[in-house]
Amino acid sequence: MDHIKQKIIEVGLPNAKIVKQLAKEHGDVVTQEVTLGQILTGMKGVVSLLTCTSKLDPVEGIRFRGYSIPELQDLLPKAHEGGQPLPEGVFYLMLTGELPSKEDVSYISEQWATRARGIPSHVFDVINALPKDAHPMIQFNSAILAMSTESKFRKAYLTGMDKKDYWDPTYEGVMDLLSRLPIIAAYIYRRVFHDGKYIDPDPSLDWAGNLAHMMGFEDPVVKDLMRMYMVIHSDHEGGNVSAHTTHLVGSALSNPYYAFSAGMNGLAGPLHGMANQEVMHWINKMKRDIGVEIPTKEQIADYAKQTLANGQVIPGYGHAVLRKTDPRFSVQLEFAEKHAPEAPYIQIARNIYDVVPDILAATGKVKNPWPNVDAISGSLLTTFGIKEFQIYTVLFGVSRALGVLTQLVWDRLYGLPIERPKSQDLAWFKEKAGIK
Ligand code: HAX
Repeated sequence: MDHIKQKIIEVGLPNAKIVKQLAKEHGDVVTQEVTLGQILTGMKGVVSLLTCTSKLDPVEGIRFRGYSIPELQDLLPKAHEGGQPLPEGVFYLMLTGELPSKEDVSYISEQWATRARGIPSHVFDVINALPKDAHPMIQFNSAILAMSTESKFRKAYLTGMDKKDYWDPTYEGVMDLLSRLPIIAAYIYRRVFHDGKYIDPDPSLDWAGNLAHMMGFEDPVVKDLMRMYMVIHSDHEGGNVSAHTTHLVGSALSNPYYAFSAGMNGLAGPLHGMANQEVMHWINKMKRDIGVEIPTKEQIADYAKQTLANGQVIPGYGHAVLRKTDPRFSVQLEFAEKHAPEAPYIQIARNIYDVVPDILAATGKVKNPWPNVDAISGSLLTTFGIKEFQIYTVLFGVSRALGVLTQLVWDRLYGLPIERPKSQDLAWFKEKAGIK
């Protein structure tokens, strides 16, 4: 057994005992009252999930196992001095609850490089059977489902496994899946945007550096940008659409590929992960409609008001939980300020940030007028040459796999049961509200 699995057992088994004890012996403890408003506005604020990988504070933003993004930038091992942390490190942290050593991240990099070699050829046949202009998320998700023929969880389940061991083949499947996602993403990118001129992985590179390399980018700054992108998008506690969906589908003991694929269908919604593409669509349409390269703040303000008047959302702004500027936005802006402060799309993103929050706040209904992670990620990627914005949600998906699949391993360690909330009809709601 490898040392990561040993660590998971060390930390996980005592915690799994506590979870069982809580459900059995303290099951009648009342935690909160739930209002009709909460049920009818997407269950916001209703604590109904157990997730340990990360925690989201409305004002401060995300913390991964207690560490903020700036702290991770300090504490996680990096590919080079002064660079961005390696996603392998945040994965280790989420999985074990402990900060990794350099050896730990190298071990994960090597594991993933080795496991990545096992992608069966039918996965590429499935991608190739789709029209080239099928959205990259369709191609990505089809490939994920096609890879489920390899599910180690399914194979182990068929042999009649003990419930308490479910986490083990889940972990194995998760490691396989994570190892292969960059190859799949780069394959789709090269197929759709670069005439299928594929680039082999470089075994000397880390997971995210290799993704940039396989997409065709050798600039060290792009590789570092990819590392940062993969770290900051990896997890946002348990209730966001992609995490919650992966958890829900996984609760039926669907294998990790099915569960992750379901999560990716959620990520592909424009109010969730595909907002990164929508932001670029909005900016480019604004540029075309106004007929300028860099709209002024006044032009942006008018355009934003028009968007609202048309009954549309301003993508990249607002959040279901956050009530301040998303630290994932701030860290990307910082990266942009350091490497390309005068780039046109960075100027635009900054100008939008200067005017849009006031406009959203003035509506009186938007609970969070501040930018989220998607407000600048596309501008940053475009600035560094990844201009094909249809690929952005795929990149988000590769990163989000780190968090939601770690959550799945923990769901299985805890032995969480099938999820099945109660629903009611309108008559029940009317009765509760006293409406005749
Ligand atoms: N532009 C215009 N209107 C907005 C808005 C925005 N950016 N954000 C919220 N609103 C509106 C809502 O549509 C809602 O309007 P109605 O009452 O007319 O239905 C009202 O303000 C109240 O909404 P809320 O409570 O503030 O926000 P929700 O929790 O319901 O929704 C969203 C959160 C992120 C979906 C929302 O802010 C939004 O649509 N933002 C734009 C899309 C976006 O950037 N999504 C990415 C979010 C981050 C993420 O998951 N990334 O993956």
